Amino acid sequence: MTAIELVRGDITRESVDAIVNAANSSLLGGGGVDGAIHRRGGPAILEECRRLRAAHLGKGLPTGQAVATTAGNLDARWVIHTVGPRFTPEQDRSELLASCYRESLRVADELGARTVAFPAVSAGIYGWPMEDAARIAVETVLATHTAVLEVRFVLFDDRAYEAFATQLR
Ligand code: AR6
Repeated sequence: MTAIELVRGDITRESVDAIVNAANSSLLGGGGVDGAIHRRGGPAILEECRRLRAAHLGKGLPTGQAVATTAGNLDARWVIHTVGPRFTPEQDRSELLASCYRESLRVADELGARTVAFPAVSAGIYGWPMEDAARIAVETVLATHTAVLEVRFVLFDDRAYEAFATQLR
């Protein structure tokens, strides 16, 4: 049974086995939570991302998939990078967002991670409406078979926290 916890705060301050990063396909950094993870985690994360790009991820990490690297100086063993879809009203990309949570948990299982922290993937720069992002995140984690014992959603502000809390009620 996977327990779901909600925390309001900065995901780079969490102590867990794996911290999930809302990355982009390049894996070479960006703003938002991605920028914060690379800043606090230090250069070892980017070095490993560059190695992945030079090896089997030459074209980058496709949307909806996940890959792990070291967590550098973060208080975690791994960072699991996933690429959320950009929100657009013209097309339903919900399945790709659900895939981010499923694939991150699959990678976590491969690693043997028991505690995993997630941000609200796609709900920042990629524009996904927070309430819907929270619904997809919670529903997908609840529906995924995993050996992860604790999924911790780490929400940056009150609005995000409330959106996730509403889904769990
Ligand atoms: N801890 C927890 N949550 C955070 C933190 C933090 N330190 N910083 C931001 N958030 P975003 P996306 C929240 O934009 O929408 C990057 O440039 C933020 O308030 O980080 O998937 C990547 O390289 C929001 O609720 O990710 C991509 O190009 C949530 O995390 C692009 O942004 C996700 O916001 C990905 O956009």
